[in-house]
Amino acid sequence: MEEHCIFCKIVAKKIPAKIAYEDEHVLAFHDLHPQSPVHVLVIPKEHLTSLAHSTDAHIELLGRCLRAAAKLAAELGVAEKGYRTVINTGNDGGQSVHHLHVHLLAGRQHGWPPG
Ligand code: DGP
Repeated sequence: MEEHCIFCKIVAKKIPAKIAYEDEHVLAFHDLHPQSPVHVLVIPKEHLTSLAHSTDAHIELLGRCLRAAAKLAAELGVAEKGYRTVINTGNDGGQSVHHLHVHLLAGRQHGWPPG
């Protein structure tokens, strides 16, 4: 737990979020500022600043986040039509919250290349 990390505070239930999925290692909650009809953030409960900060010790945890996103997409009924998963990393990647998160975006057609 990083004291000033907003997502660690959500994990600790110190600030509220609309939880979509939770297990021992992973938490998913609806984005405060949704960019698509479905916009959920999947995060490791353990603080990990970004993908760039990951090591081989995080391989299983990263897999858990992606599997949770896939399971959630199925549960939310968007798997068949498809969805976008995004991990913004660092300044050029557009990362604004420095606790690794997978965006799960669905419910509309997503363009390519992304902005
Ligand atoms: P990124 O730009 O990739 O770091 O995405 C951060 C996302 O986090 C952004 O889409 C808005 C969302 N967000 C920021 N603060 C909060 C919060 O307190 N609660 C929730 N549910 N989402 C948040």
